[in-house]
Amino acid sequence: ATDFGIKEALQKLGVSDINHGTSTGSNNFGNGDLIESYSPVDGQLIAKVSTTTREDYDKVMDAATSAFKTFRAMPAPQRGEIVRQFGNKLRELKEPLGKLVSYEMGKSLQEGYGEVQEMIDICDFAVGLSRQLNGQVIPSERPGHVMREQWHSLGVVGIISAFNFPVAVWAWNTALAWVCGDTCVWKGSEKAPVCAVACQNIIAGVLKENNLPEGISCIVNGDYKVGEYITTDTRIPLVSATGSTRMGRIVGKTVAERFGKSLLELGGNNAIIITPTADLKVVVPGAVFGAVGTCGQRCTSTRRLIIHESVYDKVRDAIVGAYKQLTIGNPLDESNHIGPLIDKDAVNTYLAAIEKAKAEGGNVLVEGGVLEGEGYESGCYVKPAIIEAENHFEIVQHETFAPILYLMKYSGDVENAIDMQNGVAQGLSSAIMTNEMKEAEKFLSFAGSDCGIANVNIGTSGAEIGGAFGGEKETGGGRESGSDAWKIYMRRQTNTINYSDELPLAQGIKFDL
Ligand code: UN1
Repeated sequence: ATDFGIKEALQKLGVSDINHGTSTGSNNFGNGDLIESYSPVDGQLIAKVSTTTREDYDKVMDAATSAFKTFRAMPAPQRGEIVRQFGNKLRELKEPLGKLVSYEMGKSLQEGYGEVQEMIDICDFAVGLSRQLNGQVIPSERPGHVMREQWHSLGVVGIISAFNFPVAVWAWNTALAWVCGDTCVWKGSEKAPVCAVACQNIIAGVLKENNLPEGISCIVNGDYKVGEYITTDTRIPLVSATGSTRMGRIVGKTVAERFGKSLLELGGNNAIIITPTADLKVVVPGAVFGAVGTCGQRCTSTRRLIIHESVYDKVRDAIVGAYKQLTIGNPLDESNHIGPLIDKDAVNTYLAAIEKAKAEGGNVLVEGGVLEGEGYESGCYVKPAIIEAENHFEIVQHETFAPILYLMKYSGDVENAIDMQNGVAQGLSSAIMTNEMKEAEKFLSFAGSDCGIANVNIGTSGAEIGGAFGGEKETGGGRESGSDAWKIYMRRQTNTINYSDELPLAQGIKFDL
């Protein structure tokens, strides 16, 4: 098979055959079993990464805790300078890192580069933010008094991320956490451990060049048990977790039990409403990229199209037509639109979902199935499917991390479509395609979409980093990335200062001695 420059990419990223999946200070190690990472692209072994034992973990926490003391004392703009340097390293290494993401996770090379671009963008955002961690000055009701609000560094932030964005989600969290003065312990996905090693190598280099402790950025590696070390650890005031609703329910509960904060980024069940005035030139690429991009493994992937009955046939035919042009194959080959699913378990889940949809009465418009033969040896390549379904089907109510798109009809007003769009347990991303101003504004109003993300005339996936990213209901309620999402990485302190010679009490209370 053609190498597509993978060996060279791994070399540039400092990845060897066997890698340390644990980091502390200047000393990287990991005494647990080795995880072998196989590429879903060609089934080949990429590298081995050691897992983190409990003893390893405690050493990491010592390093992260002591680094916090140094880091929080550094002026925020100087911390921003570290993030600026990290962003520049990412610019230099965009090609090899993007390739590794594509090879280990299976997303198209374009999307692999896009993911690294998101990292660069959030670094730029964080650098600016490092001079804007502003509190407020609040008028006091008492003479000779002033009130102030300050934002202080929080501590060690635990980050648990998923396989589908194996590098960007970490960066959304760390870039902000670092300018806020926090140190980070990251458990990446055990399905993409090499990506985490590559990221750690990059930041470790930057920290070393600046004579800063590596404890500012730590990785740990392993399954849910290593995640449990983080969620139960009272030394970690904030846990940011991205993944399934099932995982988030456990993480949220465990962290809340010890009064920690959690930032949860969980499942989506994202829909596009297609109204009678929708422009097909926008609808078709928006819906198709949303449904099949990253092989349907984004939390923002389009799962449902809610189409007005008057344009249903036209839209259905256009989408089905577009699916005929999709090419499935090695994602490093830029002529392919779609790469593989992450692993064979994902393939089985995909197949089971199609069967379930059929059993519930779904009508298959574009057949799914697993691809076989040359180029598909890994067994992870599947055909994107389209199924006409009803919103109440059990399978439609669930998020299946695969390229399965459900089509459904609405009649009458846009309110009916909004009811269907909101009629699921998840609340991440949503979109409406319309040229009617009133419909668009209704969709964006309090009575419209109940999701954290609501778009007009673009699809559900591919959010920019400048906005706060996250969703409601079973999506977990967290917001990360842009806007004022940084505030969760800091602790707020309210100060009242008396510069008078008297001590008047608030609320006019008299207390004469
Ligand atoms: C995810 O799938 O976990 O909006 C994140 C998007 C990307 C991020 C997705 N910027 O699709």
